Amino acid sequence: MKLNRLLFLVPLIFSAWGCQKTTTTETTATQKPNIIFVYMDDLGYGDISANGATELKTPHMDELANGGVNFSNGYASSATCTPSRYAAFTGEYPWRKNAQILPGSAPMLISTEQMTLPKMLQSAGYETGIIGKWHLGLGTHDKNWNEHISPGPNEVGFDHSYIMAATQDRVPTVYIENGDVVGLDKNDPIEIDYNKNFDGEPTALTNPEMLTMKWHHGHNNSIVNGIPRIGFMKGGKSALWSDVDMADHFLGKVKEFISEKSKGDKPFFLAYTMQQPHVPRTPHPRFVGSSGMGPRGDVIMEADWCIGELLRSIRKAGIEENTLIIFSSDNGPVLNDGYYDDAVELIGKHDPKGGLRGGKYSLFDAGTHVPFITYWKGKIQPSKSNALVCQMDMINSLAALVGSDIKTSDAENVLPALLGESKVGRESLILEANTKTSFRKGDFVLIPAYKGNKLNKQVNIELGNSENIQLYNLKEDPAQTKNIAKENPELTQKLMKEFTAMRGA
Ligand code: NG6
Ligand code: CA
Repeated sequence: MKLNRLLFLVPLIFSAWGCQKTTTTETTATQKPNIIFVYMDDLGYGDISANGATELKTPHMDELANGGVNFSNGYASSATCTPSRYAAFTGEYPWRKNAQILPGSAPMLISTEQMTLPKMLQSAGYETGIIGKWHLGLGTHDKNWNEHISPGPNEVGFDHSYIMAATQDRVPTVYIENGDVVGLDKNDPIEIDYNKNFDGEPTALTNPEMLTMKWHHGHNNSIVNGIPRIGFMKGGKSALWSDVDMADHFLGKVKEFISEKSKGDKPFFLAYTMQQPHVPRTPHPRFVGSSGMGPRGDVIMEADWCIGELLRSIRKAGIEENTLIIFSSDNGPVLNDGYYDDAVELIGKHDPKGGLRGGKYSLFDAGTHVPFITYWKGKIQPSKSNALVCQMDMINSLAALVGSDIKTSDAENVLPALLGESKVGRESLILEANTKTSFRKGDFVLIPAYKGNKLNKQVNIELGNSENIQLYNLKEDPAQTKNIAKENPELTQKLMKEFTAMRGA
């Protein structure tokens, strides 16, 4: 019997045995592997060289892709961050909850009653942590940032959390560790408002001379480190993060986590939720100019280096052969997402979409079709897979891996595909952009007729809205150039019926 088959079965028998101390080949089969979910922010399918990028080199992401299973049909649930993260961590379609991009002041979106991926892993004996971007809301509506903030990641299954509340472009621009703002001076309390400014506080509109980065659309509220943000913030000076050091800062926490937890007797789950290449793109000075594509390319270089460091630390800890890494991105790519940072001007021949249509915010494929890689040295054989898989499936699939019988109804168990043992994934998947949904089934994708702008002019991305139903065969036409709905009325009707039944459920 193959080792990975054993891994699949043995935890079911010895599910109470969470010990990972043994190292011989014979006993490896009873171990529960460490699991690291590396979640990029706005990285496009075509942004990594393993997926065809020639102008950008991503050697460490490629190392994962070429040493593991590289999925050509891997999906985020949504074309923006909050809903995708909601699905990835809860195994529930985000449109059931109307999850949309949250302001930094939003209350916690995930109910503490809900099953989550980290809770499932906790119940299977895992120590769990999240380091990086959160963007799923924190605390209550009227929370006080100067006191302990709850509920947060720690109340929905993470034993440890070291996060930014929302995005790099939203206030509060501080790190939060296990519910407390890091480095806060209680004599300089933080105040946050997403509707109105605090008297006398500079904004991008009142004090443009203070800016080191210019806003293009939105992003003209409070100024922190010369960068104008979304939302108003006052106080908390000693706690403000340094944008150019953010990648190193999170990586440092990741290294500490790995070195500490790899010595313990429990397996660990770590969500390393990186901020790149979301705006504002602020590469550390040692990466400035490294891509020749301006800050967007430079932060991808920086992120790639971080992944190299991540690999180095799991090797140093001696756990590479007992660690499953899942690498993906929360939504598709965007160039100008609200700041003048030369992303458009310096893109050259690079295509972050990798030949797909649309991008972040879009119902077209590039909105949700993202890099998706599983890597597990010695267990997963390097291969390419066209199995349809979604981040939302992690909960049911990893439950099968660790011997838990927890399941959520929207997620599917695609573990054999994730381990490269099968090319069969899901049959179908509902995808979402700005509350509008489309339906992927086999090679086809159906986009119902939707009112709304065809183009988001500010970011220059086609949104997928049309007065006509659209049907594409993604295998034959990955760029979605030919709407074949009219010439396939029966198929269109059949898919629409199935989609409506699922969507309405
Ligand atoms: C949009 C922001 C964009 C980005 C996005 C969230 C404006 C005009 N645009 O509202 O810059 O922050 O929200 O991105 O404010 S996500 O990847 O977290 O979903
Ligand atoms: Ca994102």
